[in-house]
Amino acid sequence: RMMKRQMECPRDIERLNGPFLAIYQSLIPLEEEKAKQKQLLTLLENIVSKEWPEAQLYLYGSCANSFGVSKSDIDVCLAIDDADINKSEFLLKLADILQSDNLQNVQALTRARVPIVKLMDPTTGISCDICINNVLAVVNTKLLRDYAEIDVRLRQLAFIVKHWAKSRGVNETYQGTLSSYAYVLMCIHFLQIRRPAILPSLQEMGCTYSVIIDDVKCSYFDQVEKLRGFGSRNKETIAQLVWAFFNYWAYRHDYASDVISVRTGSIISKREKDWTRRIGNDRHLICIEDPFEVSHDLGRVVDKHSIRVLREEFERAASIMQYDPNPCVTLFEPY
Ligand code: 3AT
Ligand code: MG
Repeated sequence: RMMKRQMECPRDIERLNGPFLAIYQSLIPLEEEKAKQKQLLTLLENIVSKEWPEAQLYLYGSCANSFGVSKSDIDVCLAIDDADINKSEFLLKLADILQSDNLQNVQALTRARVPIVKLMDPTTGISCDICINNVLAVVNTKLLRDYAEIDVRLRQLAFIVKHWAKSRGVNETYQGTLSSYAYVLMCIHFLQIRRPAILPSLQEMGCTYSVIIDDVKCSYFDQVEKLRGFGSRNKETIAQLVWAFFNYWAYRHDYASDVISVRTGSIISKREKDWTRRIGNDRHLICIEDPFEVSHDLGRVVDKHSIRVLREEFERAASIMQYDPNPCVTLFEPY
């Protein structure tokens, strides 16, 4: 990085609006796919309630946060109020039951960071991960979905960023790059700090929704139907925002000292979070604060090799948006 470039948005950027919107449209799941997901959830509810009548199933992740592209797997959380539940034993029993109900490829992954049962439903062809009592993920799913209601540009930008990240191989947490959840938070935060702002910080507004989960208080303003039009003073189009997003992460973000925070809708400092040193495996090379678990840095999976990969990909994307004659193709070329 020889110099901090301060590039200007190309004058003819608007020509990319049509193609970017077409990509966005082509990624939106069809209603019939959503119906199949509901059908699978109902099937699972029937199976689970026979054994555990008090258990509740919730969809979370991209099938429920409105950032899911077509043909995604679904994420299900089984919530059960049982203080001394042994998750591994529970998952093994659940896997047994599902297997005998004719679900396919049933597998209990009890040693994963978030232990799950995986399965495939032969009727709908949909694959599914079931976790136990990961209620925070259900609540952060709701937060993302609520943000998406405020301004359609969030969903457009996030679809394009996720599509870019998957095409370029930088959406692989086990290889030290970022989760889809992290990319969506980056998009929300980016739209919070545009001037005029396109998104507010819902957690800084009077709270209308509040729950306590695992001792974490999750509260924010969730009457988002009252916020439609919040960002209308900002006239930026999707093409300008994609350009500015990659320009920000390539050249403007201060990786040495900044933390992006959706909770506050602003940049905060690593020093104030005490994220300046490496502790164990947490290196904090790119810092993305979880909106609820505020001690949790979603960039903690990034190491000294993968930070270079990520930053080179941001720079590649920024330079394509600046100079390439056909960014809507080049941006998504497989690596
Ligand atoms: P895909 O479309 O499947 O790539 P997704 O939004 O479903 O995107 P993941 O499958 O990676 O994303 O994660 C499923 C959900 O789990 C998303 C979020 O509600 C939660 N989640 C994922 N990673 C974290 C994390 N590190 N901290 C807290 N919640 C997380
Ligand atoms: Mg998912």
